[in-house]
Amino acid sequence: KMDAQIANVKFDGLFINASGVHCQLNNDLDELQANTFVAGTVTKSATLASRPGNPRPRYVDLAHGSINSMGLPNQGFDYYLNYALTRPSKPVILSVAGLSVAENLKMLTQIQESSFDGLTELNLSCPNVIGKPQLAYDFQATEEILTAVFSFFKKPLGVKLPPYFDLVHFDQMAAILNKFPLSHVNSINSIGNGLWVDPVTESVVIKPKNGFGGVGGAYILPTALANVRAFRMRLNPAIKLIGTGGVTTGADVFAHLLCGADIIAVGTQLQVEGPLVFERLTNELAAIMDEKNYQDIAELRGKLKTL
Ligand code: ORO
Repeated sequence: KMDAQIANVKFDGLFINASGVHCQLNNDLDELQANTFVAGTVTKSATLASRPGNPRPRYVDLAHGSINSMGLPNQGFDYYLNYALTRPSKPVILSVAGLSVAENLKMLTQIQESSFDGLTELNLSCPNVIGKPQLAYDFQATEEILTAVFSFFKKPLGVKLPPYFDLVHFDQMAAILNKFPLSHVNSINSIGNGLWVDPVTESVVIKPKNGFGGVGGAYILPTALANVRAFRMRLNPAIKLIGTGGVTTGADVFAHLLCGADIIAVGTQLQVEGPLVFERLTNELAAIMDEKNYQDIAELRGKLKTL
């Protein structure tokens, strides 16, 4: 049995896309919605106005993952709100990434005033908009925006976080998040501002920001697992966790679940393999569970052992 619940939203299955991959256009979202092995879909992080994003090349597959500096190309907030209101049969997580606090509050006000009753996710961790730092690395700014948001926003709301690398930061961020009635935390966004070098051309591989971009895929699995585990150990039990980062096999999914992930998002590997990835991961996870005699992921979720 593989299912989960975040706030009032039930997921019949375990897998969603990671925001940014296969989710910018209605057709892409519809294709995921129609996939038996997909439990829900996240929309591309929206800004109020549509954006073309950064100049290309801006996404490159690497030996063990990817590097991207998309720069939030998206169809604009109304497009995704409309999608969420009219199209889907499975849960939709509406991701918003305003270019300012005011823009975030504006989009969240529209969601509050709409009939949307799903999950909203505030992306506080986009690494790729030039001149815009990743907000969730500023702890005070994070507390301020959540205070402003929860003064009026009464629907289920989660946050997409960047990776943290210091135990003190996990303590500090969890203490802030625990002050708010968050539906979930989604960890992690890409590891921001990595750099890839092609020795043949002696060059960077993406154009924006002189080659600096968010790293995804297998490279980031240990960091993703650490963030899921660290937050599961610190957050109120009512705050659920979406485990994102570095999943390429059923064993990686199993590891995320042991660390405490409620559902699992797949980004780079979805880009590599296409939507068939979800059937493969489901089968690989089912084989591991069979071999270990687990009937239900609830039996293993968060049950990571220490030595
Ligand atoms: N890329 C990421 O890796 N994460 C985000 O949140 C957004 C982008 C992008 O649009 O560049």
